[in-house]
Amino acid sequence: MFFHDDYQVTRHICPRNCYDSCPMLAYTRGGKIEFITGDKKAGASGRLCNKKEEILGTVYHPRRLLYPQRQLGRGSGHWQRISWHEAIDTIAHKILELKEHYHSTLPLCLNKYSGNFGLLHYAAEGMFNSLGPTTQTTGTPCFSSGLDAQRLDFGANVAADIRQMLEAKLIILWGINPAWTSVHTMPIIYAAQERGAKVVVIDPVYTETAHKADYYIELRPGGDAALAVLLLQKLAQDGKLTYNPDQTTGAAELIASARQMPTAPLLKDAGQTAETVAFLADLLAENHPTHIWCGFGLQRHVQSGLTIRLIDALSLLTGNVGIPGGGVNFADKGMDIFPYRIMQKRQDTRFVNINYFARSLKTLDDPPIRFLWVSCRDPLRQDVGLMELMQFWPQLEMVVVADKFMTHSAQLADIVLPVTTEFEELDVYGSYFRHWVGLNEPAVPPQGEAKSDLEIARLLTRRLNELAPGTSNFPCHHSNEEFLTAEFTPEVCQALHIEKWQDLYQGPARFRHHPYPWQDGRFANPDGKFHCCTLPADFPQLLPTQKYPFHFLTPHAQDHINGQNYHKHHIMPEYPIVYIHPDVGKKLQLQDLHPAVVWNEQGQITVSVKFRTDLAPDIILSLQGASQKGGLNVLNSGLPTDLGTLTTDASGVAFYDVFVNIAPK
Ligand SMILES: Nc1nc2c(c(=O)[nH]1)N[C@H]1C(S)=C(S)[C@@H](COP(=O)(O)OP(=O)(O)OC[C@H]3O[C@@H](n4cnc5c(=O)[nH]c(N)nc54)[C@H](O)[C@@H]3O)O[C@H]1N2
Ligand SMILES: Nc1nc2c(c(=O)[nH]1)N[C@H]1C(S)=C(S)[C@@H](COP(=O)(O)OP(=O)(O)OC[C@H]3O[C@@H](n4cnc5c(=O)[nH]c(N)nc54)[C@H](O)[C@@H]3O)O[C@H]1N2
Ligand SMILES: [Mo]
Repeated sequence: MFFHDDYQVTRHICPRNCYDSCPMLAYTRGGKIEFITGDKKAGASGRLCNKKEEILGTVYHPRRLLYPQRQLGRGSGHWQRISWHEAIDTIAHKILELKEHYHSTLPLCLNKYSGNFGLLHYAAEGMFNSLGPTTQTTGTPCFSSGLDAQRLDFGANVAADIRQMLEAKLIILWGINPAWTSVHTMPIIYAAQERGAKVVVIDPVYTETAHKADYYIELRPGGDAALAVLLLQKLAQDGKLTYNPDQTTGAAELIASARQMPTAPLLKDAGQTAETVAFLADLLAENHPTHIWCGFGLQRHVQSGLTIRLIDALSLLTGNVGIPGGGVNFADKGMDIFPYRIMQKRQDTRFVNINYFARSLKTLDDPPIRFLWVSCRDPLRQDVGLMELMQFWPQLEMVVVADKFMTHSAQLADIVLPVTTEFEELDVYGSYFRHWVGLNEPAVPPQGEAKSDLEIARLLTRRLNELAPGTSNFPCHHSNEEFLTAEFTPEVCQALHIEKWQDLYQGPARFRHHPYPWQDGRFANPDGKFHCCTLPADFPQLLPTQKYPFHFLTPHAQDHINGQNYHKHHIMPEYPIVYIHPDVGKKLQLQDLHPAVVWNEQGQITVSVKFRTDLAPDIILSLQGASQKGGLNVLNSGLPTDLGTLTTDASGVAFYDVFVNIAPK
């Protein structure tokens, strides 16, 4: 904290599960935060994105949850304000009752994910683990198969500093829309363009990022593996692939099997002409270094692990790995340096894949799940298998949701608990893409009766132990500062080049100190080599059918993060907007801005149609989390991705391998 004029200025990191994880400064006067700005530390631009208003707006939002409530009749909408004591006491009694009835703590289930990844927020897991073996979610909807792909190839998940793009001659943005989802990377991309770099966007949708690029490759959804093989074929034919056998395994075999694949079906799968492939291959061959950024959108398809492995190989075989400005950026697991002691991890937790939550709840019966605690998450809006989840819901004897707003899941909870924002609590945040770790210090006291997830864990622990001594061993007597001290082991401090976590009061610290990985040609695999993938004879590309002729893509929206958008509800359409090409729409008698029904074998949803001339005829596009009612995932059966279990213990989910039909309502 420091002072500027008559403002108290505090440091924060935006905790919204965004690539950028921006450092922020909050300016407080007279006990109220008046404005926030970006902080120029941590290589950031000093600006914030267009979500800035709602980031601060959350704190003082009229619809923010400010005290615990109980719902009289689940889904009745009849909420009653209760005290924290009553809320925690009711929850504690239920936990003890279930424990006694089932002689087990496994019926207690925690579902936590994207709302806040702060270190101290893992207190929710810590509190659950302190009770005994419980059921918890594992895996991630964001990036599992890509993580596995890079782990298998390079041996670890390390991203280059984004400023490395300034050194690149060619930048390929492959299945990523940073103009929306990583806004603060765009100025670096523009600066690279000014220095002469060419930018290529590969995406089935003509995105805002594509609009800023030099070349746009309109790809068939899921056609990326085919495109990567086509590029390998062409570059091999032209004699443009090289590798060092001392640093690589499987390269000769991969090149040989790529060359053997028949070209025509690959072109069809990728939706490309031979000319486009040749053009892109020439760009790759002629421009060193080439920087490829693979987005998470690219790996929301069934064969996405293979796809990213092929792209990794393409980068290596064109000599772009381990050089300034080159390589394939995807994600960085640098935050794994922390021990996460606060979680009190145990061996006997019953984990269920977060992507198959509904399905798992249904199948677990020994003992069944009867109590659900939802934190940093809105499964009834964001999950696949929504219908299955709704069907299972009545079997839950108690649902507790800790959130800032009355989310879809909260509306069907028994008790909601109000949580603090990043301006009201102490915590430490890192990034899954950038190299920085920073501090959130409280700027103002908690609004209303809101409490942090850690404070809630403390309250519940105390009450449980009052009612039944020894129920929980969560160290609730530790202060927030003591919990942080336990995370910053000597190894962590050394990695961050700091002495103690309190040094972060001066600004964020880096967990990587070299701007790009693999510069010495040694990889993190046990044999020190890069591992090229094996190419299967065929890959299972999923295509629209006569019955469901549209690929349903539901990527991330510009002006909010996932379901963290309740501040926007008043200006959001009631039903999801689906974009479709006007020629196709008119053929189906759809009208612009009119209601329609979208359906497949999973279910159906009401939508509002919007014509968009730049869309492929077989794509329907809708942005996730961009309507009040939501429900996009009603249509999603949740096909698993090919990889994910190695790094995240659970496969990813093919959010974008969904096929639908549409008709006027
Ligand atoms: N503004 C904003 N920023 C966000 C988020 C948000 O909701 N809003 N969410 C955050 C989170 S949780 C995440 S996981 C990230 C996700 O951010 P991104 O990595 O950008 O991922 P997506 O938005 O899922 O998809 C990116 C692009 O992939 C394209 N795509 C879809 N299928 C394919 C395909 O088969 N091949 C190719 N080449 N492209 C394809 C989509 O059309 C889309 O333009 O963003 C984070 N940042
Ligand atoms: N169709 C479709 N569905 C998708 C995706 C897609 O691309 N298409 N993307 C998927 C992806 S990548 C993701 S990450 C998920 C995201 O979906 P979820 O995991 O549900 O996460 P969010 O919507 O980011 O945030 C959930 C809630 O956390 C709350 N929250 C914020 N801070 C805190 C806090 O400190 N404590 C507590 N207790 N709560 C807090 C927010 O208010 C919000 O309501 O959605 C997935 N669903
Ligand atoms: Mo995500």
